[in-house]
Amino acid sequence: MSDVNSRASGPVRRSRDVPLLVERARAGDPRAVARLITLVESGDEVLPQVAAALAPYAGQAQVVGLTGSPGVGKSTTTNELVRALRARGHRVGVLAIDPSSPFTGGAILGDRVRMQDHATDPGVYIRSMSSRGHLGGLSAATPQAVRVLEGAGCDVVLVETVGVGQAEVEVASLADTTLVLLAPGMGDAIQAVKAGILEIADVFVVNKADRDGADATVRDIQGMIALGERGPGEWRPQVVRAIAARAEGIDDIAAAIDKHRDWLERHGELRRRREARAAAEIEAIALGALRARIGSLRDGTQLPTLAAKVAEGAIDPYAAADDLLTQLAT
Ligand SMILES: Nc1nc2c(ncn2[C@@H]2O[C@H](COP(=O)(O)OP(=O)(O)OP(=O)(O)O)[C@@H](O)[C@H]2O)c(=O)[nH]1
Ligand SMILES: [Mg+2]
Repeated sequence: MSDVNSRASGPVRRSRDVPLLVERARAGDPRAVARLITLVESGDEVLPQVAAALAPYAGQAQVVGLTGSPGVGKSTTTNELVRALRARGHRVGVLAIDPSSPFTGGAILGDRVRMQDHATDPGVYIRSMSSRGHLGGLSAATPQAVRVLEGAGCDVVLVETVGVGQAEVEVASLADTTLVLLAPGMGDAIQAVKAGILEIADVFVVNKADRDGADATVRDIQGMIALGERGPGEWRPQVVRAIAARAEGIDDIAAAIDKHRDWLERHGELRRRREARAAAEIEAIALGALRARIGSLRDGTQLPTLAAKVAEGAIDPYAAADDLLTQLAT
């Protein structure tokens, strides 16, 4: 996606002219894409406009989530998957989500280094994002960022999240296909069950298969899959071995993603997942808005007035909360 022309090339970096930014992102201007993601990430007040402008492009990209413990090889695998997808002629977007970092607007150093291979490829957008300050948190920001990449013509969007907590599990579950990476000897298989990751994994990748214990890890995870109850026609998670650092097993991962994609389409599951994703998104946005309004009530006179009444015993706190909710709705 090469630069189109130089119109407003400087101001694009700071622009809040949503129609212009979307037009330029559609034309493949990476600065416009970066700017739109920054607006999304920071929860800018033009965000609803961005969402409205991007709505027509929803659902055009295949979204693949990669999650797993820190250091398991997500970025290395992503880097190799990008290479494989590019070889097929796909345009690829990569979002590396850092749920904790206050860092915004650029690339996490490690990811930048490991995905360096694609830095000059105009068919690849790589972007790290943090969710700090975003009203709806990660679950609201990530789908919007995916939409920016869809709008920019990406056929596939890879979303890397560190799988350590519920928020990351939620984000991973926003993908069409979720890859859970494990490594030998990290007790990962057991951790995966604890973290609820087993339920969200469509494909398990046992990475670092060059290390001792890979066979045991594959066995553990297959054992756990076998224990899971599955109806007829239900997807059975695939287990793939890889040595991402040597680009081994990448074709197998890509094949497993393809297979899952076929299954999704054949069973109407793609639509169901995307509707579930939209529902989560709406909920996150609505809750964020609600929280903001409650915050403004706290700063205004309504909440203090109610609090005074509750404190002096004039009304009970449930009645006061009802009153507050009524005020929120108006
Ligand atoms: N031995 C071995 N090392 C690997 C393999 N894949 C990745 N690594 C190494 O593992 C380290 C971490 O890899 P990353 O790809 O950054 O892992 P990550 O999961 O993205 O890490 P975070 O984003 O920090 O959670 C790097 O030093 C890689 O070179 C592999 O298959 N075998
Ligand atoms: Mg990484």
